[in-house]
Amino acid sequence: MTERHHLEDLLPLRFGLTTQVLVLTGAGVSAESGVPTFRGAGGLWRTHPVEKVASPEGFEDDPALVWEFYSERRKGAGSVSPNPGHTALAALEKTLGARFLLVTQNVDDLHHKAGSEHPLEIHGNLFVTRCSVCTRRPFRDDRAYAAPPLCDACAAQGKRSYLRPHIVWFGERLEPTHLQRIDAFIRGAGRDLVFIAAGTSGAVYPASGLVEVAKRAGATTWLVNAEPADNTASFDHFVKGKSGEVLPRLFGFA
Ligand code: BJW
Repeated sequence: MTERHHLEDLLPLRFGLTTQVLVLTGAGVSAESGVPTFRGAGGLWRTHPVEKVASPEGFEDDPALVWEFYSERRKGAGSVSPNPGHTALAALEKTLGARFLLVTQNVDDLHHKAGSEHPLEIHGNLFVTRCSVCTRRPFRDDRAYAAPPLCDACAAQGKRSYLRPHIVWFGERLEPTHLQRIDAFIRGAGRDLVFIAAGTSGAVYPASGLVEVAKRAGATTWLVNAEPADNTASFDHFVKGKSGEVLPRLFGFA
C-alpha cells in the first residue's frame, strides 16, 4: 500500500550513518528549469513522433530530421539553469559522498550544472556526439547542425558515415556498466537503501523497473512526482508535488 504525502506536512527523511540513497531522476526534475518533458500536455512526443526522432530506424530513414530535433534541444537546454531540485541533489551528494548515487534519465546536463559530480546518465547526454558506425570516442559537442554531420575518422578511411547524438534511443541497450553499477549499489546497500524516483512517469523500461529491484533488496522507496506515475503502486511513499519544492524539503534543506 502506497502512503501519500503532501508538501505541507512532509517531514525530512532521517539518514542514519549506514543509510545509502539512490535517486532516479526524469524529465519532471528539469521542468521547472523550462526543459519540456516527453509525455503529457506540452510533452515533446506530442509534437515529435518518437519513432521518427528517437529510434535507430528513424535515424536511418531521416538523419536530417533527427539532427534538427536534437539541434533544437541543444539550443533549448543550453540556455537554461538548474532549479532547487537539482541543487538539493548536488548538496545531498556532498553530504553523503559514496553513500549516494544519482541516476538520471535526463540528457540535459543540468545535474552537472548544479554541481553533481557523478550523475550516471543512463540515457546519454545531449551535448555529446559519436559516430553511428565507428568506435571513435564520443566527444563533447554543443553545436546545432543544419545538415547531418559526417564522421571525419571514417572519412579518413574513405568511408561516409553520419555522426549521431550520444543518446539511448528506443530499442537500444543501455550501457551495461551503468546497469552493473546500479545493481552493485543496490545489492551493497540492501535494507539500508532509500530509493527515490523524482519527475518520471515510470513509463520507460528499464528505469521504471528499478523500484522493484530496490524493493526486492529491502529498500524503502519514495516517488516524488507532479502526477501519479505508471508505477506509483510499486512505491512505499508518494509525494505529489514539484520536485523543486519537494526535494529540498525531503532532504532537510528547506
Ligand atoms: C514533474 C514536474 C515537476 C512534471 N516535478 N514531477 C516496444 C518497442 C520498442 C521498445 C520497447 C517496446 N516495448 C518495450 C520497449 C522497451 C523500451 C520501453 O520501455 N518502452 C516503453 C515506452 C514501453 N525501452 C527501451 O527501448 C530501452 N532500452 C531497452 O529496453 O533495451 C533493451 C534491449 C535488449 C536487447 C536488445 C536491445 C535492447 C531504452 C529506452 C531509451 C529511452 N529514451 C528516451 C529518449 C531519448 C532521450 C532524449 O532524446 O532526451 O529517454 S525516451 C524518453 O523517456 C527519454 C526519457 O529519459 C524517458 C523517460 O521519460 P521521463 O523522464 O519519465 O519523462 P516523462 O515525460 O515521461 O515524465 C515526466 C514526469 O514528470 C511526468 O509524470 C510528470 O507528471 C512529472 N512532472 N513536472 C515533479 N516540476
